[in-house]
Amino acid sequence: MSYNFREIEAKWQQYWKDNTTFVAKNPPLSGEMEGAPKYYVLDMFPYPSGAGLHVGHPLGYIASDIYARYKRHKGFNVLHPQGYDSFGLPAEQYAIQTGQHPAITTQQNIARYREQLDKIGFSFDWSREVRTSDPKFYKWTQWIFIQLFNSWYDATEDKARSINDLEAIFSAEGNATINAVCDEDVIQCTAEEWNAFSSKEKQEVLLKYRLTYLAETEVNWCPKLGTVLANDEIVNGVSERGGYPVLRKKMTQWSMRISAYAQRLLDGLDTIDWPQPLKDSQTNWIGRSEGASVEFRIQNSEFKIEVFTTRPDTIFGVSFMTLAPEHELVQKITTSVQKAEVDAYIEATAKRSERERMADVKTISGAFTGAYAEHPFTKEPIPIWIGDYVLAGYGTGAVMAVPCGDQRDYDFAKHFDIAIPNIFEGVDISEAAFADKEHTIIANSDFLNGLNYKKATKRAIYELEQIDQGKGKINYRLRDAVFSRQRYWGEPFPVYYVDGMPQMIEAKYLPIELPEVEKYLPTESGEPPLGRADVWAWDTKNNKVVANDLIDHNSVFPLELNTMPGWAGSSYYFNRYMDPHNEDEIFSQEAIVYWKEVDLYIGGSEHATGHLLYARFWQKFLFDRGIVPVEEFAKKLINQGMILGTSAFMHRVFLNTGLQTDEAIFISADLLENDSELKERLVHLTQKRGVDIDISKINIMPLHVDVTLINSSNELDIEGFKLDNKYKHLKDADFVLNGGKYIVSREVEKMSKSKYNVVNPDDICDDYGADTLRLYEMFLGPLEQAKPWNTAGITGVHSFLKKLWKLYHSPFEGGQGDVFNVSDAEPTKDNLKTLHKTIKKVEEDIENFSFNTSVSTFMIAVNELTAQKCNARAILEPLLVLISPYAPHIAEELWQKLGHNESIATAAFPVFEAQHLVESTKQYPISFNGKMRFTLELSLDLSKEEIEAAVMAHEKTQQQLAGREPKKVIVVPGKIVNVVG
Ligand code: ANZ
Repeated sequence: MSYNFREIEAKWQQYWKDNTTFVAKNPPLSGEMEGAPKYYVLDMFPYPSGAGLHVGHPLGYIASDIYARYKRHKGFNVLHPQGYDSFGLPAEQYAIQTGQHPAITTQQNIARYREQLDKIGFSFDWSREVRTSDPKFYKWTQWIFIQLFNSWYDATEDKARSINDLEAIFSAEGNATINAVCDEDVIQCTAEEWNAFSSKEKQEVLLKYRLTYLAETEVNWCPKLGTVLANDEIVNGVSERGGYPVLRKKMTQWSMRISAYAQRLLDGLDTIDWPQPLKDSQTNWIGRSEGASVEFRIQNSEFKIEVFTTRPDTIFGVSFMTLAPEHELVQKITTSVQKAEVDAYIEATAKRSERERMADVKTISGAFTGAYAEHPFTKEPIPIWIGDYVLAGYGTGAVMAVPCGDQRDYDFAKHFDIAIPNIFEGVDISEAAFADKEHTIIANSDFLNGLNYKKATKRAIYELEQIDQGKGKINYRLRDAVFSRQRYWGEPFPVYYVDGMPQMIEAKYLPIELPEVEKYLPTESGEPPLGRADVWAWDTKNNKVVANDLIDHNSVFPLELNTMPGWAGSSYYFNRYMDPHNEDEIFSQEAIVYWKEVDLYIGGSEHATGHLLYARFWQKFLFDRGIVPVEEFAKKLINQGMILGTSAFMHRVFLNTGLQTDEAIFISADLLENDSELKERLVHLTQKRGVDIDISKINIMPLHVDVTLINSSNELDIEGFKLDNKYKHLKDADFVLNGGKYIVSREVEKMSKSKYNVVNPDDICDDYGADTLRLYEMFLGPLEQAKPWNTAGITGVHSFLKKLWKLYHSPFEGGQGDVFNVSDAEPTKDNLKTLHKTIKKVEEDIENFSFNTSVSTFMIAVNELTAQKCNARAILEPLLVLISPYAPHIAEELWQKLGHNESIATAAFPVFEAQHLVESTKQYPISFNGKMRFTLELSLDLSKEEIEAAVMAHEKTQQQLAGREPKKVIVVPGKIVNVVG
């Protein structure tokens, strides 16, 4: 029987399914699994898009699957689940266009994904599948939201606590003693005052402390998508999806107080084994800055401006102040003379997004408010300007401008002709600002004169504290995360409103399921899509969702119209896999204590400051509230590199003639290199049509063409092209061929449907099998690196599997097919050596996630064993276990042929034995009077005397000596023999 991968792969995929081979057991474990250590391998679950998977998607999944399978061989109880991140914008946009319910599209896409994934032979435990859009799952997303609402952050204990504790403190001692991370505008109240508050007043105060809260925030509003976007959903000032403009707008939104966790999110990075670039981007995103907050009084006014500065040492260099145009004081302090100018400026800047403002360092713009602040020490007046280089959302939205120290301040001062005092000793600032921390000595600065940066900073903070106008401060760039989306296809909030105040629905009535709407667009009045639902009110007597016309604001109240963002479900799904069908709890205590955390997480680096930051935040919160036992959810993380596509381009010629533009001419790419040839062919072509062309004016444009129409010699299948629906508008095109062929040019780019360079894993599985696909994806190169896909290389890997198959078979007499042929013969030393060096290398490779090198090791091993004509079971059995994580189907099949009735999945990983690699003989160079004459293989166990005897007895020695007696024989065991005579 030859290697029939189609039959074998279908057979084993069915076997694994029927035998629930990869279903992970929660404790108590029994039988063979009793006492087995746990190991949790997780992939970032996919968003099931309409396009299906291309070969780039499974790269990480194959790597994690190899690791999961390896860990099973090593005796671990492995959890390797998979599911779908199935809420999201594409399904919703499709619904808007077609009217089809996003649940249906999502269901179809999931079915297709599953079919594709199944073909690759992953060892997923599908019994634990979760879908974020499934009410059974999002019940727990809503539940966590309620926990966040019912919590506040105690800055003294540095953890989240129950809001009940806070209420108890308020009613016993008021809020003066509370050290919480909360809104800035909380009012102070005594216990008496608190206790006298109405219920609504109490709710208003508490909302300012809750870890999820409603606040009017400035958001990124995308009118085209009709929704708010998170910062990481905006790229270059436009929406990541669709590339639409994004504006700043004030809206009442749910927010998550992630800022309370800024320091812990930084500190935690030291405790996890994640890639450094990923840690760096989280660190930058959190953006910790040490400095001071300084208060500037405003002349002739009760108001004060608070600034955050990283350079309190430069305080004597302040020559003006700049407020963000949105700063709340702007309206209050602008003089009537300056008002028109200031208003006009504010209107102009509102159109620019925060990103744009940050990115643009060239345009200098601003307006003078007419007001003056007072320098805390010199009491000199300082003009107050507004300028959009100051961001409203960072620090306090105001800066003390030091033009000699900060480049933007310097440029601003130059532009508006503001004084630029120099406070650095011996530094020339005539061309640009200067603020080198390491080398500057402060001058012109009263008590700071002669001090270096460090000392001046300390002293400045001390002096500011003395006059009660400042203190040391650590500032984080990380903002609280907006949690409301004006979308349909997301988790509904378990929230209804009484007298404008949000109320949580009791956990026992969850999930609150998405209502039906007749259209998925915002309402005409600008409400989110849920504003279209007729049955979307909460009946507090019957505890259920009822029709809106029953709303009486007495016992029936309106429900929240926003939905949760894409990152809600993915922030804790890894915990839910531990006990996914539990209907009473998010997971049982036994399950979470046993599985505890993800041991290995594999996924894309694009999630660095989105999913991976939010998930760490929720985990820390759940930890604080005693719901999970560890503060970090994933011990180790690997970012797989992208697989790039090799795009193909046709070249379309545009002539300068009266030819109509829809008349297409394509020229073979190999003709492009040769100018004269090209000209000749084109002239010929156009003459044929009876037109003249000016060859210097032709224009050649590349056009992506589907790679499935290209063969391995880069030749286009012209007939196929003409039949392809995508290109039907080009079916009458003229092709300028070279040697009868139309050649395309190739370029490596991101693999993407829009570039027609995607390779479908299904096709590879059909043509070569999943085992070949798995091996080949690993063989492409190091897991973390980006690498181009090249289908041509796949045959090498495929022939390796055929060779492997042959190793276990011998040909029939007549050369017709193969018979299984493995013997119980004793393995030779060479056999053992090959096996054990393979065990050693493969084990080291897997432990180091170096999967590409394992594949070449297998190739070497199979070549060696083939050359050794090895068919010893003692070698070929362990070899299969080594290969089975990579190519599980062929391994199962041969394993069964070896007589095993059980799957190879949990067979013990072979143990490396060093003695087989130790050389037992040595090729001794035998010299006569220092000249090497021949070599002699001798056992390394021989003594000096035995070696000498063996050398002397050899016929070549006798020839050399020709009867003479040697004077002496020098023997260095393991090295040389020298006969002196
Ligand atoms: C005076 C000064 C002197 C500053 C000097 C810098 C250099 P990082 O490190 O990013 O935290 N700043 C503060 N709030 C700002 C805002 N909302 N928009 C734009 N700039 C703002 O930067 C902190 C520094 O950036 C602060 O220190 C402040 O300028 C400016 F030689 O204050 B500095």
